Amino acid sequence: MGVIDSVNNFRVVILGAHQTGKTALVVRYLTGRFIGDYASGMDTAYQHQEEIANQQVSLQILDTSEKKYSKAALAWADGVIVTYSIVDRSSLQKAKEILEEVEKINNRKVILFLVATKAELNQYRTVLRYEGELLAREYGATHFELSSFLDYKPVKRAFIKLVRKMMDRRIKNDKIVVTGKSPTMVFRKLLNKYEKRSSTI
Ligand SMILES: Nc1nc2c(ncn2[C@@H]2O[C@H](COP(=O)(O)OP(=O)(O)OP(=O)(O)O)[C@@H](O)[C@H]2O)c(=O)[nH]1
Ligand SMILES: [Mg+2]
Repeated sequence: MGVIDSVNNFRVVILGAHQTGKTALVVRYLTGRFIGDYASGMDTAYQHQEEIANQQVSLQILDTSEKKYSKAALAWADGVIVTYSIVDRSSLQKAKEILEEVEKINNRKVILFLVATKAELNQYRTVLRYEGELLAREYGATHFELSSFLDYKPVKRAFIKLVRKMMDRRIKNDKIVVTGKSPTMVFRKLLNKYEKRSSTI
């Protein structure tokens, strides 16, 4: 795999309690649609290409089911989306357990999103927004309340934000490698400098 490929290839796993709308969220992002009835109880991997921040990005998204979710998936991921439903309090507790697992694995490169789903069901809400926000803050996650049912755009925006954060994190990690004296990275940095100079002439 070339340098460019590896830079723009990101792996996302989506985890959360049963029936919190994980598949609905992924399908909404990938197809723009809300179907309403989704296959349950299995892991599905998707491959998706999109231009983000003027770069062609390749995303692998692993949609899991609670029963089969594996710790290996957490170690594999660049980004983790943990879902809970605003109408299911027990799913908030489950989200906390998952965030705990993520922390234990201590995958420093991972970007964490905590997503409250079914946000349009506000009148039946049993989890307050600030409870989700507090939990997210505790684990260094970005918090969103989303409705896959209601609208496509906010869902898409959340995924784009996740990708941008994964891009930034990778650039930062690359810089750490540079100071760690990796010959390839130092070479790349020099090459970049040279290219920038020559383009300003
Ligand atoms: N009202 C409402 N229902 C939703 C929303 N998102 C998902 N649902 C419904 O919630 C149920 C579960 O959705 P799924 O996407 O299958 O949930 P899941 O987390 O993938 O479920 P498992 O794979 O079984 O763990 C389905 O009946 C969806 O139609 C939403 O934004 N609003
Ligand atoms: Mg599902």
